[in-house]
Amino acid sequence: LSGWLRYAPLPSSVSWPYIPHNIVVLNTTKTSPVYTAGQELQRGIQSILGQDCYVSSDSTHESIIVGTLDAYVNAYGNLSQTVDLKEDGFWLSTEGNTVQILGQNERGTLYGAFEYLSMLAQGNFSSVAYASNPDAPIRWVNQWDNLDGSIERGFGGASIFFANGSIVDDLTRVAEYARLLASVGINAIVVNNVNANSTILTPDNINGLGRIADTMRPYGVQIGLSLYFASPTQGVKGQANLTTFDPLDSEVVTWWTNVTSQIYDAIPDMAGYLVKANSEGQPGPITYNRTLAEGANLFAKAVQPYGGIVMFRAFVYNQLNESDWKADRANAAVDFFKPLDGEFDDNVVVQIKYGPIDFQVREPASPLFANLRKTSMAVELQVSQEYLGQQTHLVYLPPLWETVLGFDMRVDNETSLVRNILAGRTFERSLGGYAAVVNVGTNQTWLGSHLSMANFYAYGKLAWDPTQDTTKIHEDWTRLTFGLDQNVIDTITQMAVESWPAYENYSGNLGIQTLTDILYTHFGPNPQSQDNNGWGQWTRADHDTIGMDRTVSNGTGFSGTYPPQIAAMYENISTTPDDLLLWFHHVPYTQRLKSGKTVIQHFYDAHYAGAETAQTFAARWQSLRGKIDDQRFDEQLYRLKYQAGHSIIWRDAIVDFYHNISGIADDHNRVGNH
Ligand code: GCW
Repeated sequence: LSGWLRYAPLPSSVSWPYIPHNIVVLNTTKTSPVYTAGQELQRGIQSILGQDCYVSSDSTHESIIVGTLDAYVNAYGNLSQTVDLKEDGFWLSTEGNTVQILGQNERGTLYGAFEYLSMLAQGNFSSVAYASNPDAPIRWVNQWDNLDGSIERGFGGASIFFANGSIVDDLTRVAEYARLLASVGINAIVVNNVNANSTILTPDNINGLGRIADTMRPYGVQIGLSLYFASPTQGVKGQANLTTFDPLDSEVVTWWTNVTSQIYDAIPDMAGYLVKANSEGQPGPITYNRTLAEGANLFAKAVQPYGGIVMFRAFVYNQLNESDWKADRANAAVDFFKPLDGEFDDNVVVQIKYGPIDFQVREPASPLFANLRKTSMAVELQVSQEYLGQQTHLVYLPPLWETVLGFDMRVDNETSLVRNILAGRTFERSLGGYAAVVNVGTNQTWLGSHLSMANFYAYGKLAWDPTQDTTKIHEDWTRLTFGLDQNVIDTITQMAVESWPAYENYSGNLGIQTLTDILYTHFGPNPQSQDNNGWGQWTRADHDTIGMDRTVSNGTGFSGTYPPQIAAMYENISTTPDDLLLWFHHVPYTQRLKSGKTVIQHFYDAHYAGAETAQTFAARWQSLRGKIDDQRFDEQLYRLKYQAGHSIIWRDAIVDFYHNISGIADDHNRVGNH
């Protein structure tokens, strides 16, 4: 239940220097994250080191001092050095016999306390003194929880927030979740599904949301809400019922203004709204021939007086006709949003999925990041492994995320990494950052699998500092989760590092996308489900050829939505990286890759190689028997054995499909012979 916050006692082999017994807390209001920080330090030090601490407001010479930097300066005068803190940042010093944990604000103080505890829990007693600041102001998670208690694309049980149409009474798990979020620097959470329901807005449910916010506030986690665009016409109990939801209608404006003021009465620090409109059957402004910006600004104006923001999703697309060679769902986001650049209010942030389609195992970075110069943006990642094995497969995602966050868009032919665009540096925006769909549930492991929690942990760490090494993040997580045994750390981390490439190999390579069943489950292989429907996740595989021609010269023109240098790279087969070849080009199965192999032989080889790697995981995990408690050992072993078998199903389903359709034999004579 505690995830990586186990605070396991250090083994007797570890020795440590003097740690002060006196924790000075510079704010004793119980709802303050500073107070929480003091409690957390007391609990953590007791559990990790077996040392009792006293929380007081008096400083002796040797103390752990916890508070905002301002409160510290008031009490003790200036620090000996100048400390540059940004919003939510902290200063941590363990030099000498005093520990200083000083936040730019209250929540930053709590982040500093968690950082210090993370060091102790990892047996790291080094003397440090540094300021740590988040790269971007928005570090949110999204839950796709429905009011009936189910979770869309959630694989860790039922909702911890909702059941039977309202907010659950017992919010113990909600507090525990807030603690995990705060420990990795997440500052807000949208608690309900983007496929939203208007009944979240009844007075009773608004009260319930107030209880959720009260529960999370001591951890510095603000809550946000997903809205159903047509709510004014839904007869929401306790609210007026209108005949229109036209965003420019004055009654509609008043309706949302009223509802927003009720919400802020219950939750004075509500972070803002998240809106999915005119997407996948959802209503939106386009229903009334208004623009998406007019729709977003309706909500932006409602929350603006309270300092709230609107996360407006760019995941807007229409069903398409595959017989049109130039039709392309990947073009939708730029088509819809680029013309609106500059028309969004300042407190709107466009939330953009990392790739142009939908959480696939490999996608190029969404070109929309390079196309909005006057609009704040956030990336949407997915911790919940929707297309990526649904937590029954080990897939450590940060290396995938890095291919997007570290991608250089070459805007105006200059360095313009996606992570700098998100932080607002490239186009000088004051808002921007990160959102991830997490979808924890009531399962004791939160996500349904112990090892999947590394994705959650790493998401927070990367949203704070996207330049961090993802292998090192995984080592830290493993140490916190499974202890200090180096063999355990190395074994699990090495498996994690190999896991995404393996999954890509057996589930869909060369940029063809995850060849899963896209019509219903998004789980298990179903390469034929990609085509012959309107969803636009096409492969265009026939007897001789495969891939989407997204060139400007002969295809959908998608490559031309990138800045010129990137557009030129993707336009030509010779400069397109192999791992995105079939994303950008329609080629014969016999096309040679840069590796020298043909496309079809690469398919065969990669699917065998990926499944082979996945089949090593269970045995490698088994080598750790006795070094991990039996319960977690057995639960994870069960999953890894499942993955071993399922990877073979993936392999065979896909290689057979392409063998049948192409009629080309495998050089190694495996396909058709298993
Ligand atoms: O990938 C699709 C999912 C839907 C999801 C949608 C979205 C919440 O299959 O379940 O709906 O994306 O992101 O809006």
